[in-house]
Amino acid sequence: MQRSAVLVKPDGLQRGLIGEIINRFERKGLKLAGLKMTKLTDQQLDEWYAHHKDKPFFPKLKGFMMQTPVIAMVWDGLDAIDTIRKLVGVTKGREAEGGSIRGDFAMSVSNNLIHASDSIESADKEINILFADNELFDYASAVDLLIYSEEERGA
Ligand code: IDP
Ligand code: MG
Repeated sequence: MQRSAVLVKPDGLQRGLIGEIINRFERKGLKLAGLKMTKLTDQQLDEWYAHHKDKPFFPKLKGFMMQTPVIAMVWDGLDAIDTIRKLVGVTKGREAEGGSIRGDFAMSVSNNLIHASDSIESADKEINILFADNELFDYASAVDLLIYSEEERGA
């Protein structure tokens, strides 16, 4: 099983899409391991988006991400990182495939509603930035018996 960090960004919160986004993850069969509302700090965003720090859009991106609190989540599942990236869609909303979150609800390359980890390394980093160990939960899910095969449950 893998863990992925997900944020509902300020535009998702303002547009009332928190429930819609969580609903898609739940329906898919992903398991919620942690959830909080938090206001990202300048320092957290420098770390979170370190690989974008030289991009021209970096200062605006930080400002956008600090406009309101965000909803931070950790979701568990088999190959959760790639699976969630597919549910989210490509960065530019107007190019994202219909059926994906950005494809269904976003038009912008910057105001694209949601963040999702893109690798195991970034998931580890992002989870550490936002969650303490005692804020993450590992619990038996009754529906995992239906969602995965026996072999997959052992993976
Ligand atoms: P991702 O969120 O799909 O992984 P990244 O390329 O990692 O996309 O970029 C991080 C975030 O920075 C994007 O989600 C978006 O909010 C913003 N961003 C990316 N590219 C641009 C751009 O060309 N102009 C403005 N903002 C951008
Ligand atoms: Mg990214």
